[in-house]
Amino acid sequence: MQSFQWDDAFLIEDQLSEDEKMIRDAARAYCQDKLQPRVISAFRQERFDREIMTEMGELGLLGPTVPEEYGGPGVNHVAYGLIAREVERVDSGYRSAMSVQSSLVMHPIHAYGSEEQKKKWLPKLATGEVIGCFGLTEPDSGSDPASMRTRAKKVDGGYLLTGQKMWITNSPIADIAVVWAKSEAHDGKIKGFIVERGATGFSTPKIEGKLSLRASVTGEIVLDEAFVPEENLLPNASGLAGPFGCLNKARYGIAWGVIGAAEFCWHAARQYTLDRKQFGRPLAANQLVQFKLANMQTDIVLAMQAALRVGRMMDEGTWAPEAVSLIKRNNCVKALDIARVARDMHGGNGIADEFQVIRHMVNLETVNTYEGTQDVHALILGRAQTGIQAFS
Ligand code: TGC
Ligand code: FAD
Repeated sequence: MQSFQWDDAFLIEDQLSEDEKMIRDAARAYCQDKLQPRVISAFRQERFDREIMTEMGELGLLGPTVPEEYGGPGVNHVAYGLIAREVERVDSGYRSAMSVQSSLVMHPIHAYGSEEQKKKWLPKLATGEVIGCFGLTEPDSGSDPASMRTRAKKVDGGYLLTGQKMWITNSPIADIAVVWAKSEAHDGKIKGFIVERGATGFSTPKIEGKLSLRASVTGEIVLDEAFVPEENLLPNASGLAGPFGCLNKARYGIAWGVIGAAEFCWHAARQYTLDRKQFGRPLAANQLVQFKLANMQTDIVLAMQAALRVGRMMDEGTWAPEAVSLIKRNNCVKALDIARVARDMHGGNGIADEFQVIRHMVNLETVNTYEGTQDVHALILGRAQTGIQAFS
């Protein structure tokens, strides 16, 4: 028996390899030294600093699982999860920028791209010299991407893409967009296209006025007969399994990331209620407060143990997409609840951005919605255990 570690009840630290801890520590140092000092003003001003991508690239935080031969660091899924946790401990928006580049742009090019596409794009995406975005969602097609309207028409030497993508992380600053469209030349099947900045008929207006994820830039992708050369078609993806294969990776990263945001809120609430006195004693001396702290501790350690387990399954090749749905849904719902309770425990100070819990709270509203809402993941899990599809 040994004494209880309140902030690591299951000794998760002991379940990590030395390499994983080293990567986690490097990510934590960068996030605390470089991201934390700029996040409050970035959120206030609804600003994303472009150089964050090159800073992350220098440290090997982009496309962590992409092999070294294509410029990635080639680390395992657990290390990727640990990086996401450190980035989101600062802000979900920064983790968004990182995970879109890694899971939704580098992964599809690596998994579905030609050798030429991999060699051309992956090393520059890994350094952050090139920024990418991922266009699946449309104004009338969110939870149901099969209903997308974007079309690709075959022409001499390539395709003309027409349609509109909505709520696209990084699109206003992206050099390339991985766009999913129904292709007439492929029996109407969904195909992936790399659309390059500068293509005729391609524009990416910024969405203004978000009250969540303000330190991440979000936009549309407007495609008005945008020309995509034949060599920019992803040859090895067909149907919805293409974009969903990317979502598996991104959802997994999110399940880890939200733990960082939740831990920040928990630790802040613990410290605040230890420091703040009302009725002549610390707030933390009240049973009601300790009850809330115990709930946070329990939900966080269970979420982290679950994320670690799925990470190990991914590294062993024994995972299933439904296991990813389970942790994406659970960890996001729990993190959002923890952030809301932590905000409340800070009283009036809890609404001030300098205390940071309300920023995490409003960010986690988005994280709970994107990459499949909690309802959608419940339906995926319901289908897996009943065999009945209840989406429509
Ligand atoms: P369904 O019939 O279930 O499947 C169609 C085809 O796809 C295959 N498939 C998968 N393949 C790999 N991984 C998965 N997780 C897969 N799920 C399904 C399936 O085998 C089938 O293949 P095939 O070969 O037989 O055609 O499709 P459905 O239309 O019934 O889907 C229903 C549903 C609700 C599960 C799905 O549409 C869904 O997940 N909706 C949520 C949409 C979503 O998550 N959008 C995310 C957009 S990207 C984003 O939000 C980025 S934010 C990033 C950030 O900033 O961090
Ligand atoms: P809807 O699908 O209209 O859902 C609305 C509500 O109805 C939800 O509560 C949902 O759970 C519920 N609902 C839907 N269907 C059912 C059902 N069958 N049964 C019960 N309830 C149901 N997309 C990209 O492609 N790329 C990106 O980079 C990207 N980044 C994003 C960044 C931000 C800041 C945001 C907010 C979104 C982003 N998205 C991105 C889009 C995101 O994936 C979608 O918002 C999400 O999939 C939900 O779709 P929707 O907004 O159309 O909501």
